[in-house]
Amino acid sequence: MSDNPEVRGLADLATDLAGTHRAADAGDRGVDPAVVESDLRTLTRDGHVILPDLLGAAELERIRGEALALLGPPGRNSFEGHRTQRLYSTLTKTRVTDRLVDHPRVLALLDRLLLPGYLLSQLQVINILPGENAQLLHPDDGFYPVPRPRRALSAATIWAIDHFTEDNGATVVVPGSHRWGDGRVPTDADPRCPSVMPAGSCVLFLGTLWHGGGANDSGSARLAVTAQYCEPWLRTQEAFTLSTPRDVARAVSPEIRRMLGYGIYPPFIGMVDGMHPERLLEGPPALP
Ligand SMILES: O=C(O)CCC(=O)C(=O)O
Repeated sequence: MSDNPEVRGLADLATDLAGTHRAADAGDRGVDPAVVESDLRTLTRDGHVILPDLLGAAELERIRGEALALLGPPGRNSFEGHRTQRLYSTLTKTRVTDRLVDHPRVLALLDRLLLPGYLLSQLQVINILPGENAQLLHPDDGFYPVPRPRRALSAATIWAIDHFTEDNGATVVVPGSHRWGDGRVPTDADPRCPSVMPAGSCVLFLGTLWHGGGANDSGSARLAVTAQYCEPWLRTQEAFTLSTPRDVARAVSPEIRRMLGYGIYPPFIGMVDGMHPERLLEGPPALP
């Protein structure tokens, strides 16, 4: 807790009481502010933005090799995709996607979109196999019962590990649909846009944007990694604090650790037994 614990009114609680584990101001994470501004302008206007060519060939090969080996059988329903393989809880199974989760270009945008202390809500590998149908269009934060139109409560990245093409399942977005109110759903009159981009790029979109995996009418699979992030006061889709062993929480970067729940949304949301959750990782492992 802070050096000055006097609380005279609710306004005093608005400051961070996280003491030694207080989050530092991240600036633009080393990214040129003009680039962040430009990404943000596109994102605000269209609801989505493509961040091109962020990963090199060697890294893509490493991700592809490890991810494909970890994937299992296809999905259990048409939303997961009967011809789509998904790997959940990816951080507990491999380190190769870490750099995607805390990529500076992504975090610089999230820092401007979401409140400090935002969380990782979902991390999946998604491999859309040939013959898969288009996924039902949906907004990712539609399951939070907060009326629209409104600010997005979450944002998602979908990283192209293979090239995303017109016909291999590139994520389809409905530009401008992030501004729609409750009750409006996409019709044939609404333009849809496949996120065509070279491998190593990612599309970042707001949680309010209608989108879905595309149909794969090509002869080869479309491999992707998706990381989703949400406001720090919301429940995450995957309960990472339950699913991530403590040795994994110690192994990831401080940013990812914070996004897994080892952080505080000021003044004390996310605390454990009255203390900052990072303290769980200090000292020798606790006895069972
Ligand atoms: O794989 C994609 O391109 C999109 C997947 C998606 O939106 C989802 O599964 O919720």
